[in-house]
Amino acid sequence: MLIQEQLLDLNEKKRAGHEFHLQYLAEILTRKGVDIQSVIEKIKAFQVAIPSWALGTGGTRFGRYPGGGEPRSLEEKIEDVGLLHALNRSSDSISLHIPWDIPGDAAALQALLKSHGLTIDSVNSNTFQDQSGQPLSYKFGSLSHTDAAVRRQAIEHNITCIEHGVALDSKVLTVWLADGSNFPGQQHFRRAWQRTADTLTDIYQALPDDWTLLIEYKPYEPHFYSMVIPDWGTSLSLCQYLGKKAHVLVDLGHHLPNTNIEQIVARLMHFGRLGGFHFNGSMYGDDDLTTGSIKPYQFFLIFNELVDAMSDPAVKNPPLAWMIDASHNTKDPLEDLLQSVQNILTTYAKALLLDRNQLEAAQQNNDVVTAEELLRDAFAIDTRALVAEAARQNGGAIDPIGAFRDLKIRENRIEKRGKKSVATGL
Ligand SMILES: [Mn+2]
Repeated sequence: MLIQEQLLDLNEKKRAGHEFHLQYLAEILTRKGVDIQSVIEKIKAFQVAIPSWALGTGGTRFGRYPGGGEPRSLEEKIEDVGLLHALNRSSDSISLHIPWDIPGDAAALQALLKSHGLTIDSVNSNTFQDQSGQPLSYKFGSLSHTDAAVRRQAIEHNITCIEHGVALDSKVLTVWLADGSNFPGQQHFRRAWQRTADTLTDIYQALPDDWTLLIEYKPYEPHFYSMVIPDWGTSLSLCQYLGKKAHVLVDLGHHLPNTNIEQIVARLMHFGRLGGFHFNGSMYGDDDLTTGSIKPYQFFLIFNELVDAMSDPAVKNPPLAWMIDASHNTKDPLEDLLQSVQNILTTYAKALLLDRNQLEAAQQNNDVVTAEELLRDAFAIDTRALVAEAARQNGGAIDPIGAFRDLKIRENRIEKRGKKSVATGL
């Protein structure tokens, strides 16, 4: 409540400038026949989950530079996501990584989540690291391992994740498999796929009926010769093998340079098999940069396909689980997350403003230039005032990052949690 009152004061200081921008944009859009409030309502409804592992400074294999005041427990992680949500009103859930976040008292956590207006998004299993006390190693794989005992251990871990999720009212298990090989001949490709399909079947059977299993893919890293699930085709083949509760998860950073991700998104939605989406920015691969920081036009083209499919009643794709999946070591993690959400919402708004009837006509007539110009027109609209207005109407900040700094949130966190606190994660 205290923050909400402080935000009212901060918003009042920014009100005149904000209203000028909003009015200007409203005039432009009204001329185009756009009902500005209906776009604002869609932005207000768009919620992106925050992963627990993005709240601390990420690292590389060379080092980690924590900035202080990092959350020391799951409760403090929930507190940080609650703060982000209070500022932007668009981050209403938290995604957990087991065993980095082992929920203790489920009822107490539920009450804490509720007090911040949050829910649990997905639970994410981790078979890419050996945990202390774990009897068998994942060095040579987990769900695809040649040894049935290792596979069984990985299945049990995923079932434990489901149990934690059930206690916290989650409905999604996300599996990202680090299995693969580094040298030719190391792994039998066909048998590795089959072992994975069989172990996933055991996990799938443990999934409650109203749950979704999301299967993520990644072309390389940690393995560099082959990954067991390197691409969307392999993910989709496993989902089809398992059944209707399994869907493909697209992570923006999990593609080779110049991959046409917008086409992948369109294909998967056409098949009704796109289940989730991980946002981040990428220069080379899985770089974990701020969403929209490197290739904003490509990001817009991806959102264009998402909005196109979501607004087409003929597309039978389930609602998507949106999540940021990024954690790097340069910025304050909370400021970075605010920037990412901001870029997601402004880009979503641009895609909403595209005139799809005109685009369809141009495509139908093979008018390449008009089709492209329609995309470029929508991309060029500065939608920041719409996003600010959506946050304001929802009780958030007109300028979330400015508010984060004005309220000295990092300084307060360091004072409370200490300079050397380190969050669990990578
Ligand atoms: Mn991911």
